[in-house]
Amino acid sequence: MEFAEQMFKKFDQDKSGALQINEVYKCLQSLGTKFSQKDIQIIVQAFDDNKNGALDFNEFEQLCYILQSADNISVECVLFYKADSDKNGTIDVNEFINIMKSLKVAMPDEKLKNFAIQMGADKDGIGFEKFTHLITKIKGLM
Ligand SMILES: [Ca+2]
Ligand SMILES: [Ca+2]
Repeated sequence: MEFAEQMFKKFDQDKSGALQINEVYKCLQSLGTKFSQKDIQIIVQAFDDNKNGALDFNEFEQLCYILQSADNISVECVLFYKADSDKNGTIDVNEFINIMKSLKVAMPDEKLKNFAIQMGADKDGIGFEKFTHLITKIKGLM
């Protein structure tokens, strides 16, 4: 059985077919990560593509993949890899708008777009450092 599948089965304790925030929290703690409850809440929001408040297997698998491939595991880093959906190493305008919306950052699309453009998302894209710095700054608003 694949790693993600093993973890999913083990931590879906109520067998609901999805991992709730508390189940994701226990799972990531068992992997030795130091995420807080708040961090987990942010991560679940970002990966919860179908917006049912929990991670089903496909959503969880993406998260596992990132956790396994990232060398520096932080919320900022996990969010960067999730946001970069075309995997070209930078965040473009649409990727930026999508991740901010999934994090429920209360800002209209137009503002998010202008903000992304100010950060250069329409030119070279927003790089890892700029993005993680921004997330650190706005974490309190999530
Ligand atoms: Ca979900
Ligand atoms: Ca990208």
